Amino acid sequence: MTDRLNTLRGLPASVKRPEYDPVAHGVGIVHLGLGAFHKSHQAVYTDDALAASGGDWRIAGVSLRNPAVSEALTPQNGLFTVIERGFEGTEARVIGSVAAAFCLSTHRQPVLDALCSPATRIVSLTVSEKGYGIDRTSSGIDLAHPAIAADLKTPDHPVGVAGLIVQAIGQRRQAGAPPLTILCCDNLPENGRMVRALLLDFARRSAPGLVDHIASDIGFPSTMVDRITPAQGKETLALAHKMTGRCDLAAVETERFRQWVIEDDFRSGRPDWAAGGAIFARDVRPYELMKLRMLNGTHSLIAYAGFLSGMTYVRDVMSDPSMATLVRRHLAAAAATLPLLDGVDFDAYGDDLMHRFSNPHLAHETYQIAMDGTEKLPQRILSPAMEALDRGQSLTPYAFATAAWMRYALGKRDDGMSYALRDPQEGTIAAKMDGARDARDIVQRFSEIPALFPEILHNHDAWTDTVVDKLSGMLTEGMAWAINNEANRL
Ligand code: CS2
Repeated sequence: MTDRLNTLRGLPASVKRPEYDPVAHGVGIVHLGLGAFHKSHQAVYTDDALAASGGDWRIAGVSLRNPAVSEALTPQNGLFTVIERGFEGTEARVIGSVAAAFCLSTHRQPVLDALCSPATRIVSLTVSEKGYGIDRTSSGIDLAHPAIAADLKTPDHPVGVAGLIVQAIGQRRQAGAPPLTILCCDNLPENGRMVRALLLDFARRSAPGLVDHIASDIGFPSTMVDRITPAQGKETLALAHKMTGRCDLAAVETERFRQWVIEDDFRSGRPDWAAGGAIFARDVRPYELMKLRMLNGTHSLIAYAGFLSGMTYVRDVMSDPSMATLVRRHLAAAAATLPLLDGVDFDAYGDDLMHRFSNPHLAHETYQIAMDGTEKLPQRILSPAMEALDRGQSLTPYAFATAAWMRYALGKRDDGMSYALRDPQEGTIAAKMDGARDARDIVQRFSEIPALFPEILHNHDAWTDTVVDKLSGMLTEGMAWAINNEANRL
């Protein structure tokens, strides 16, 4: 039997390893949402920071519900392999920045201890768009979100991020621990400001004595994060085994590229993430808009149109000439909605994205990206569509992507095969679509889902007619036809 990866000793020379002694560094960060993306991104930057400048900045990682990641990492002393799959080759790197891994539902006290420890100065988050419980119209909490509702009822036993962080802030304040910085690393616009508004609203209703403290003493830098990270698969584990000679149940695979732009508003210090290439900027918004609209917006188009025409991976979509044409069109349209960004050429960024999406070594499933569409559409597709409307630009690329999402959200492929939407609004959508007649009726019913489609857009006839026209083609002739037909018009 192969040994488990639980020590750095004896790794093959080809495997990159921490250039510092992990156990000589204490924990300074608690991360909520210990998934593949955190491991391929923030954990790697922190590994670089520890190697370059030291400090007590290791990470205690927390999964909120699923114990699988902590069960894989704990017997490995937090060590795991990041497999970087570039065009020219594959490299393995063992990361030492994760000191401990917990699951809130099984390790409640250790999680709270880590959050309240005076040594902890940053709480970072990757809990996905749906994990927060934000009401997008009020920017406050969504009272119908299951974790928000549960935590308002029993704030002493939180299960969600708002409840957990507010509880920890209260206990830290009482104990005189240093003020925290909350670092959101999810693909949401103005993510720092968004989490701040969320916590303030939650505290207003559950711990009003903390509101001023949160408003003035806690830091909420916004960030733009980027690294394409497919879900861990059997092949990931086999590759990790082959490259390290160890059994690593926590391995992740990712692309070479990575980017992190962060606002420098840390209240009690931070690791030297610039050592790993992070950029500290005064205002992250223009970077966020670029990434959300160009990378993520196009990703969603690829996911819905690709999945429905039988393409399993993003790389398959990119090798289809018609889809590649539509991806290019979408990138150019999204770029045209962006505010200028000093030193960044959006055309070159678009070319790089075409290249990254085409990586033949990344098995990034269209079905993975397709999940949670109702949480992703607003910032990726609808907000640039609104901007395009304002600027008098074409709405067609966004209408096509929106129709592809609607077609996907009906839950059945052209061949009749059904699939799970994996969307928090799955039930609402199914109920709304029951008995829908034709494309126009379907578009009308989708527009009635609260807080999804901006009224201005829905009331704009040219927008609605174009979405109806695209959806109608997809429904009557099939997605493959719709893709070719759309590309042939260009
Ligand atoms: C993707 C992102 O799954 C998705 O929705 O669009 O996870 C994307 O791969 C990352 O944002 C890349 O940084």
